[in-house]
Amino acid sequence: MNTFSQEDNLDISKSSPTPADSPLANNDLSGLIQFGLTEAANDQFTAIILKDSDLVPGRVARVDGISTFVQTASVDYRAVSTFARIAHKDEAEIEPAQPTVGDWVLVRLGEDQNPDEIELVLPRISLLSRKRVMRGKEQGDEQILASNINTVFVVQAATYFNPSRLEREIALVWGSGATPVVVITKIDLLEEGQDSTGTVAQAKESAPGVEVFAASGITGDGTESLRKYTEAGTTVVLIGASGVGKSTLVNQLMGQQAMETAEIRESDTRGRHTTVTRQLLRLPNGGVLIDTPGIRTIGLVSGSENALAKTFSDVEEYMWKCRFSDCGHGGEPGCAIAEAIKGGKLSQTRFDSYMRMGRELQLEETKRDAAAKTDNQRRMKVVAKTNRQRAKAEKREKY
Ligand SMILES: Nc1nc2c(ncn2[C@@H]2O[C@H](COP(=O)(O)OP(=O)(O)OP(=O)(O)O)[C@@H](O)[C@H]2O)c(=O)[nH]1
Ligand SMILES: [Mg+2]
Ligand SMILES: [Zn+2]
Repeated sequence: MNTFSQEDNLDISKSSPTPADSPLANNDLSGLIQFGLTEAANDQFTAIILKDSDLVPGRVARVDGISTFVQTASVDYRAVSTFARIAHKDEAEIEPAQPTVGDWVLVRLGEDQNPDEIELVLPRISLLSRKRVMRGKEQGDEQILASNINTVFVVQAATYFNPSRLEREIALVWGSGATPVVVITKIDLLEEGQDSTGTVAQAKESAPGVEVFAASGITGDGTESLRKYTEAGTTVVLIGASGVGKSTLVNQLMGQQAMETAEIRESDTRGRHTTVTRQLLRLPNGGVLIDTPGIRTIGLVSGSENALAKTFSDVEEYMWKCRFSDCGHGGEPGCAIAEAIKGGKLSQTRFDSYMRMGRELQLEETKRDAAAKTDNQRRMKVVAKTNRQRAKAEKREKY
């Protein structure tokens, strides 16, 4: 257990002092303001602690293999989470939870040699996850990246901007419940006569309705405009490929070397996967940043149809205008998509991305249905077996 000091410059004067005999006295919630405590989380914590004052509220700051690091008002716990479940209002509702970075949790301290345990996880207001893909081979499962985030900084470098990757990243964020913001980094590396205007315009085209900023994590240029997303009580997570400058930007916003950074490979401009665990960091003003390791491939999880529609709102807008409601956009008369492409209002590449990602999601759905079917078959087998055993036992009892 290592204690860390409270920030001096926090405005916690608004919360009234807790009487010493209140169950809340041991669980000073105002101390969690430095970790981005929201009013909703505050209220849910209060309700739970009033019933069970042994539970200690905190926020998950890092997860590594078996341990989950929870930061509370005064102490940093390394906890296990074998039996963690979501704290539903209806206590009869049991939903197991795998705590992730950003989660608001309640820890029960272990007595004697027993480990501290995360018992409850507050319902998440947003959850960023992706389908895990390793070297082109599907892992089949989902990787949860972070929870309870307001904004996601989708980071790309001006020196190797990749619009089709951006589309995927934006779709991933829209699926999480958080708001994407594009940050084009390394603008200081642009050659003389070149500026970020073109890339910003291109990013806006790939991400309609999303704010786009250009910045340098090294010089700090453009980073001040990002501060409106990092106010007290808000959480921002940074995602992007390795080497685009996420940690450098984090350090710039933190005003200190909070994260390690490393040179990219010159041969192919790829990063070296310097950041290896997701890490929650406190900004001096009460906002929270979560730095993440670079992701190589962005796989969309099943159920992302709405996210896709939001990402390609421009494409979908034309689609409503096709003459036939079941238009396949393959040369039918009165196809608004074909017209828009011909008229230069919509790019062919963007339409192709939309179709490709749509097909991918459809495949995910089919796979999910198949998995559900297998699950169900397995379940039915168990039910049948139990019934047979029960019938046998009843028979035995009779004689
Ligand atoms: N000139 C310049 N270099 C930058 C900028 N941002 C990052 N870099 C450099 O790019 C390299 C990679 O930066 P990191 O911040 O480690 O990248 P990352 O996105 O955190 O990478 P991973 O942790 O591997 O995912 C380092 O050498 C940084 O100094 C920038 O705005 N300008
Ligand atoms: Mg990094
Ligand atoms: Zn059409």
